[in-house]
Amino acid sequence: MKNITITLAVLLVLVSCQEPTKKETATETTTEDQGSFPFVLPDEKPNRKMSAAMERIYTDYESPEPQNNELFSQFKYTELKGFDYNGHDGTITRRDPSKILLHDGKYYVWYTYRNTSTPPRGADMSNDTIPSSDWDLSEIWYATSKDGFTWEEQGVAIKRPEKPLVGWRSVTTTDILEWKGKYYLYYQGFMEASGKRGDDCPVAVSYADSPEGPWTAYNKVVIPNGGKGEWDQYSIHDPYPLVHNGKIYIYYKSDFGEVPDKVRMQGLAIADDPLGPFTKHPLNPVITSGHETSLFPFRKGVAALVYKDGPEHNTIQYAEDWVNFEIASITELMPYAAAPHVPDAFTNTKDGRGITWGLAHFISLGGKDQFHSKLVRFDCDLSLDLDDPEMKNHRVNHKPDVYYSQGLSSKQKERLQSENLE
Ligand code: AAL
Repeated sequence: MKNITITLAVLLVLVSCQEPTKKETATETTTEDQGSFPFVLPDEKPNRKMSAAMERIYTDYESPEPQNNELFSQFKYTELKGFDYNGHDGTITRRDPSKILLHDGKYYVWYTYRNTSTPPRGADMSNDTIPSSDWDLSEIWYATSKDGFTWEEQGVAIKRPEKPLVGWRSVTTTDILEWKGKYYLYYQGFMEASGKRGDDCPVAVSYADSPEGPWTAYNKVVIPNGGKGEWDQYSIHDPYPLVHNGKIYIYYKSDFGEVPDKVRMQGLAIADDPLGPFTKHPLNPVITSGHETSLFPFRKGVAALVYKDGPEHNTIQYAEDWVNFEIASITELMPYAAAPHVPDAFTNTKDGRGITWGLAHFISLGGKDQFHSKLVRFDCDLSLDLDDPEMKNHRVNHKPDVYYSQGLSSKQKERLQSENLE
């Protein structure tokens, strides 16, 4: 027994003194002998030990340089013609546009339209005629265009129904689905003035045989709020339908948690029929950031414009399985409530081609007392069928007054004064 122990001990000593394994040697030798990183950035991932940041631009993004990344783009904006805002006194708002639908040679867009005697006055001051918020006491209106720049307002598509039907207080933030030759408008159906408790609402739907209407309200909630204590128990916002795997995929936002730690994330609900039932995905929330998040089929998967809120805002994200999103690029000056023209939104494609333009909105116009929003056009190159180098610049140079407009608050100035040497 004693001899075996001694033999084992000797073997252990020999093994521990062995030369390091090939891999360890390679790593140490590679680090020492690999030389410095080359002057010209390799297109493909070089065979060398790299920092996490260098690894990432080859593993996480389509290309190590934004200009060669099909899911990177800048965004350019153009004022629209054809919409009147009452001199921007806050009594008229147009916001939260739908995807752009091309039908019989015309573009169609639907949007939240508010036309009230006063601008929004907050929940406490609101009543049957005074709106609590910019999207309170609203209807769904629509407009058409031949070029996407000049629009002709056609009027109301979805009116507020009679109380107590879903949406009697306000119908807002709509989006369009074309399915088997019929048209469906999904929208937020408010049952009380936004702001009374929060921005609480479920999603309702109306349908028509033509984009021109007439629209028939389904008068039932199709995407209900979550149960008590669930992340989406209060709000189901920004319904955004696409067709995938022969089903209707509706992505939506919920805002949850208590102020000031409110969180906004995106969920997914799937149905075989436009009128439901919709099943919420068990992995919800599926996107951790964003607000009125727009998506479009891209190659086999789906891409998302994730802006405004959350830890991953100002990113364009991609999910090959339409559920598990990764950051595809980082960008800036993203369109608010982007409503792209998505030619293959409803074609059940496995080869999504991407987007080049759409509408969006500017909010908070007119300040606190004349608060309203307006529609705007954006252009970009997130398309496999366009190559516009000007959309792939990765630097937007702002003029000084853009920075000065983000000035210190009086509280911050007081703090700085108190910190200054007396
Ligand atoms: C928008 C959207 C939803 C919210 C409100 C109007 O940005 O997220 O529609 O309810 O704000």
